[in-house]
Amino acid sequence: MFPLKDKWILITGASSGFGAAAGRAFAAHGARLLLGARRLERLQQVAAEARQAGAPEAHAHVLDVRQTASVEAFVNWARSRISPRQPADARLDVLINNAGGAHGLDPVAQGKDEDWEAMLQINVLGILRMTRAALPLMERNPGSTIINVGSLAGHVAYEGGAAYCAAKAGERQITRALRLELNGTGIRVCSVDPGMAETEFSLVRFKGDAARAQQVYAGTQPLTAEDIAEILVWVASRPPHVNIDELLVKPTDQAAIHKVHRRPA
Ligand code: NDP
Ligand code: 8X3
Repeated sequence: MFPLKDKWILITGASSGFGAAAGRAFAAHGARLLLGARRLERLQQVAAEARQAGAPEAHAHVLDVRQTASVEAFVNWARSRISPRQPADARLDVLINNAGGAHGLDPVAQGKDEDWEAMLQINVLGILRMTRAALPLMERNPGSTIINVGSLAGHVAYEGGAAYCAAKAGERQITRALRLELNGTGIRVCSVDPGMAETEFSLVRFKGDAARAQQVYAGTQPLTAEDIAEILVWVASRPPHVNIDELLVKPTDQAAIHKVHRRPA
């Protein structure tokens, strides 16, 4: 067991869904939190909930993983929170690269540049930027853990998912390359790859169309954000010599990407 009490956990995309639930779940183990996303008010709410749930410290700061300058400013802020007197000596215990999502479900023939660019920026380049910036805080901290949130979509393709599936396949390969690069440092590198989970994911994918988003989950029992948060806590709390390489988790109703059991209304 790797005790999480007082450990520093940095979570990207912590303003909703898995990231917000992870903030609360790590807090319940007494961990200290650094929460990032674009919506500051939502982050501050999650930080308040985390303190209530038992986090000795929970801090929020704006982060846009599409921008290198924003990522670097965020990590500098994180350093000053972890080690206010000696920011250069700050040590991070867990980095959760969770910020991400899908934009649109158009087939390639109708695909939009802005959707493709957003998905690759956030899900792929965002992880690279965040990891590059945070690694100096982990390099002399064996047992520390990087968890990248991937997807079932990184394992299999589906119609309308070309760019998202490519982005999440990219996340898997980044995770694998990093594990090779960091071998010998004691830093763990993991990918947690969920299937269908009900969060704001579909609302974002369908650009605010709530009725279309709800259809995704109609008649079936998807995963919840809390299900994934519990898994993130479990992965991070394995003993330091144990690395969970890749963890694929789907709802029982989802046997495969195209085979979802739905009950009649
Ligand atoms: P949500 O939409 O609820 O959460 C996405 C989070 O990412 C939000 O906090 C959002 O915050 C943040 N985010 C988006 N863009 C940026 C950005 N440019 N910079 C910083 N933060 C950003 O969805 P989920 O919780 O479901 O998604 C979390 C992760 O899980 C994503 O990587 C997603 O691809 C993945 N996933 C989701 C599945 C699902 O079915 N729900 C299944 C498999 C994987 P804000 O808008 O405030 O910036
Ligand atoms: C989200 C899961 O199957 O909708 O990553 O692409 S899926």
